[in-house]
Amino acid sequence: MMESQIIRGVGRSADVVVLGAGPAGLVLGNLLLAAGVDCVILERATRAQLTTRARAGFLAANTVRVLDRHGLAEGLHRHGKEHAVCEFRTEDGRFRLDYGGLGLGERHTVYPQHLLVADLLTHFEEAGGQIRFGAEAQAVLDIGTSRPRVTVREPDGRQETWQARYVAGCDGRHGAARRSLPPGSFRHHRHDHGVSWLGLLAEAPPSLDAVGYAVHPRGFAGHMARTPSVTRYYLQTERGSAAEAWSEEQIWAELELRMRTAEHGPLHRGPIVQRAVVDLESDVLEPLRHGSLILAGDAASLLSPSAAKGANLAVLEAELLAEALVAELRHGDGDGLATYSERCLRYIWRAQEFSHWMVQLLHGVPGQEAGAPFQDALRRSRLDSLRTSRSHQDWFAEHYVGV
Ligand code: RFL
Repeated sequence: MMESQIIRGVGRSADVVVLGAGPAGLVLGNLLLAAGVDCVILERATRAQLTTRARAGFLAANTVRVLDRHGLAEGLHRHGKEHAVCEFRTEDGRFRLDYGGLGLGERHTVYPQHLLVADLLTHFEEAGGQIRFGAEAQAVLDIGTSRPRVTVREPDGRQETWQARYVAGCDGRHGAARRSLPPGSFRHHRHDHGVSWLGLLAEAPPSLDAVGYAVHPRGFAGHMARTPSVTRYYLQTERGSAAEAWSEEQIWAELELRMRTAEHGPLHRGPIVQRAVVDLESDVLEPLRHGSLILAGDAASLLSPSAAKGANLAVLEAELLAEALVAELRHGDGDGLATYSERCLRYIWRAQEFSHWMVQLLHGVPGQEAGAPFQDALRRSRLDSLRTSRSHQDWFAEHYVGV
């Protein structure tokens, strides 16, 4: 405690400097604050950008349990919707899995990520938490010591330095935490799935009461409810193609074709209010702790959006990291920090494995590539097994909802 009091005296300092106010940084910040740990969150974006950035929507049962445990789930219980059915549409017909009645019997809660982020931010600020918007971390220095520093560009362009005892790198894949790791001190496992999706947000009610996965010779199409008036769609697209290459009419026509609406019923059309091309890539940085700099969320591991795991892992890791930091800073018990990386990596690799399996389940391989017919036959067989085998369905349900 002596040390932290000394640091507190020098102005720009906190026991824990958290980089990034996404789900990882905000859950961590809330839990540290509740435990009486001195912390600050530095966030590059403005408040408005942060609370309107539409991304994830499917929260795992474990994520809800974590948020419940810490009194952070009021908004999602009030406005979120439970979800437990997915539907596959393929060249061999259509089938539905009521995954809420399979596996461990768990369900998703559909609650848009930006609303969750807004709730977490409100909670943090109302509890007296300190957050600085428009503050972009440039580098984390001295991570091999107990006095790491973060250089920051403030909204007015000034350079500022924050001193800490620990820095939590929750600033995503392109943040300063990753850039600050000494070369050679970590393994960077990377995988490019070779597939790209055009991610779309439509101001239109959901068209199905299920998550829709359509596998079509022209490519994958996906349907995911967000709110009663907003739906996310995905269209597999050529690598390198621009999001603007498609007109709205082309988008709806392609979605209807791939989702086989002539057989299975129409889609509710509406204006496309957001679009972005996402290359399906995955990576893991190992280990997650480097002295006094510790990674969580997308900064630690990027997951392809095929199985909607990223935000859920971010929340899980944030809780583990908060417990470890509280034990160390309040009680001098460093065991949690010592094992943090190893414990997280077990969850990360399981999520990576399932996300990778989903990519293979949902994408045909272009016919002209060598070996493609073989791969395509495997994909059809995988879907057939999922349609007919109860034990395969139980396995799917457990991993689909779980983290
Ligand atoms: P975030 O949410 O990216 O937050 C990082 C924050 O750090 C800030 N930042 C910096 N701040 C200060 N200094 C710097 N140098 C900084 N650099 C960056 C950023 O402004 C930002 O606010 O990371 P976090 O907290 O680790 O959370 C990860 C999740 O956001 C991510 O994994 C999910 O959105 C992934 N994902 C999904 N996950 C799910 O669990 N379920 C889903 O249904 C789901 N759907 C999706 C998704 C991701 C998508 N995209 C973006 C590819 C759908 C899509 C389209």
